Amino acid sequence: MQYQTANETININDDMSMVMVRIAAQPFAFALEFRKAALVIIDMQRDFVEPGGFGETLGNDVSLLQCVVPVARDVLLAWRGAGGLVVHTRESHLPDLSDCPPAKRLRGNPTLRIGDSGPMGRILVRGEAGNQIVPELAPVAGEIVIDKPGKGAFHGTELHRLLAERGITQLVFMGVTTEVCVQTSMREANDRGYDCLLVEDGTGSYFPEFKAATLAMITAQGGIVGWTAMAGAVIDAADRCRVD
Ligand code: C5J
Repeated sequence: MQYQTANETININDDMSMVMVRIAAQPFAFALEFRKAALVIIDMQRDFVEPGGFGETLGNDVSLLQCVVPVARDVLLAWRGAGGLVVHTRESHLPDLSDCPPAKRLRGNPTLRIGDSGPMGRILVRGEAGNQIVPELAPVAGEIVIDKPGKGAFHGTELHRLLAERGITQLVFMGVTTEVCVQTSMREANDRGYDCLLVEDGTGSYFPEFKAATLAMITAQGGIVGWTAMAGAVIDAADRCRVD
């Protein structure tokens, strides 16, 4: 069934769930096909977000990422509430670091390198306290958790296969950091044929100017990487797709 409101055409399934809703977005509206979409939350790990973690030991102001948590939680709860697929990622390595190339581990001159012991356990190593997703956004049963050795969520992971198996063609991204793991994952997804939308206030960077530049890069040239939208618009769309 299909009907027209003042602003949009809405398609309704036999079970009365909406299958396509319009999200106000940049550079133009995003047609969300909820049952073909997944929410992908990138690397909301304690080590990047909490004081005393890896991010802070690198000299970063983690409050710039902490303000993302309540916004991301609101989107997550709305998405979950509508029964949408959720994917969480963690940047993490095996304890023996066999999946961490020396070029990654040895780059720069940090006080703590990947695998070293920090205030929340070994840096970016699976199973360590700092590698866990912040409690506010913790995965629940049925949600996909991807441990990724790279910046991109598709590199060295099963993510593309898991999404393809479920018929997913659209990805709504949140998480940190905007210009590193979020943007890399979005570009990887773009090359694999997904329509991608980034939640503007659901992503954060230690460098606000890099976040602003990333949002601009994504939406430039008619959405060369995808769309961006505010959390409120995504929550509203998810709420309209809810079947109670
Ligand atoms: C970084 C990430 N910045 N999740 N990781 O090293 O963006």
